[in-house]
Amino acid sequence: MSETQAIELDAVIVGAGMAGLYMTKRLNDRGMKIQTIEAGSGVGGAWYWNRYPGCRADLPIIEYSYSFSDELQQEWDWTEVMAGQPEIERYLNHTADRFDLRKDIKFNTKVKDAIYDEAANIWTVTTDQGDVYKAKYCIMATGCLNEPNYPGFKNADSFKGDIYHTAQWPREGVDLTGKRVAIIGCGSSGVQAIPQIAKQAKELIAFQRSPVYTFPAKNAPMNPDFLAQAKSDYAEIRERQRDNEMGICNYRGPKKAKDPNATPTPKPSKKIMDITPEQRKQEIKDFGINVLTLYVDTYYNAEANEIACELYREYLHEYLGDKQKADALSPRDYPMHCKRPVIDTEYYSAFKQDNVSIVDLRDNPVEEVTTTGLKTKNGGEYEFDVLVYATGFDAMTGTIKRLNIRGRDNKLLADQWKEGPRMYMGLQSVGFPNFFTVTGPGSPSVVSNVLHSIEQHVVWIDNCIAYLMENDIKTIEPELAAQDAWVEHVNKAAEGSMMNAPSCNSWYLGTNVEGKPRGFMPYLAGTKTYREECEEVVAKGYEGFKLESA
Ligand code: N01
Repeated sequence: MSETQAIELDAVIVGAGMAGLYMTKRLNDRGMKIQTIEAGSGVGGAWYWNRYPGCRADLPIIEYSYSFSDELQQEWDWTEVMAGQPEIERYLNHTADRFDLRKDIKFNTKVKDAIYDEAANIWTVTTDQGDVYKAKYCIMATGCLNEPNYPGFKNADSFKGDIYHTAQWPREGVDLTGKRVAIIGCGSSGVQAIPQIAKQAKELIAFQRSPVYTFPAKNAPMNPDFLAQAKSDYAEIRERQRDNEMGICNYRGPKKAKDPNATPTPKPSKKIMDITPEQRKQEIKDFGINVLTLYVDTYYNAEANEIACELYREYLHEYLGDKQKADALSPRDYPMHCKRPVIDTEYYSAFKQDNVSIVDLRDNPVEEVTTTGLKTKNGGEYEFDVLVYATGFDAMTGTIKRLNIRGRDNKLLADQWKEGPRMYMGLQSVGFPNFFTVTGPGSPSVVSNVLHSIEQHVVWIDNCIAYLMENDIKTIEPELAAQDAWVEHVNKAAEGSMMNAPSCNSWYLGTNVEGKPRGFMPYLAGTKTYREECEEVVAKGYEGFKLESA
């Protein structure tokens, strides 16, 4: 394609998921000439690609929804407390239509390169469809969980049956009725998919390397009175979310006036170490197994954490009443709260079904894939018709590192991030002027209500671009010292957390992908703290950023 065919724009946005849609709206409202590029055939990002059976939100949807438009909040009627993927996808389609965003989105198109021309101060973005866009700003709204992770099993391609990945589930769905299905992986995706697949499949074998600590989701049909109340309380709900370090306020409906004669409702203890073994068991009985997530000391005290782990394993053995399955499903050798919390619906009850079995891969990994199934190291041979990878993502950096993104001096971003991502405030990297990432590594992103974090970042980036335009500023990029200090600050914030414990492995740390350097990628100080830090940076004239006047 010749240079003359390039389309000149103010900004290119990559991705039309939750972040890309809102970014598109903000820049559109500013009257900027933009193009949003989306690989899928529809909007939704993670909620477009992850359509495996059972996929749903793990937060109450009242809080995991856009806050930027009260009209949108008022007109959308959620049908479940924790909405499922089809409903969230419908909501995001409605959002795209309501704000007329589709006209700016090019679907079925993948970005290949984003290359900065220093002399012209222009990003040239090219796609697999042959498009060439030239824009002053380039914004990655590619999400944190986008690049599927496939384990590199020996002879992986030899399997003659059907192969699926939960993160690339076919749009038309998959009929697993009467099939022998194998699923590998039991993170959030596997845990949600297993009970649903178990209902259809003739036989389901779950191959698990790291069983998870999972807690029952409190999903239910949405009560219309509760929804009506939430709609009238939205201003307060959003305010309380902003005031919380996770971007979550645990809205429970109207606060009841206190009845002085009412018997006080019992509350679980704050610390597991403060109560006796008998009291711990009693609290599990009274409040359910989820109570283990409420003891604050289990998040930073290894001894407290191990007590909780042991209680969890006991509970699981008691619930399943099947030692082989309970042993295989019991997490051990790593602390509770190390991985992203997993929330389930009927996960363990699925293993009570006769058609569901479990293979513990911890001491017995997959040896190779065969034409009809797979073999494990100890000589186990399994045959099935369908193989489902629920093996997660090359999270947070995978998509960005795969692209040919070149900044000053033609430097490749992937090279700069070889030893781990380096960003200032999770927004920008040194040497990549006017190039922004929504919820990039080094921001709270995935350790918060991610939509809350997305909105905060989109507003920050939009305001920043407005500031640059109003003040005739040519470029913004971080100073190296500020970026180094921020990376250090992010590392410090993760110190002492169970998520960063030496025995912990997770996609937060990058250890789920072979060869990826270990390092805690999100910023753990919390969304409120982070937002205040972002505001302070702006108040101090974009402290830590280099601004170059035109
Ligand atoms: O991915 P994961 P996920 N051999 O990385 C296993 C979000 N999400 O797609 O732990 C055998 O958590 C791996 O084992 P191990 C949410 O943020 C949200 O499930 O590496 N097994 C693990 O069991 C979540 O945290 C929802 O030892 C292998 C599994 O595959 C994030 O997405 C729903 C293996 C991967 O688990 C990722 O979840 C779904 C190998 N070689 C997802 N390689 C909601 O509820 C990997 N595994 C909103």
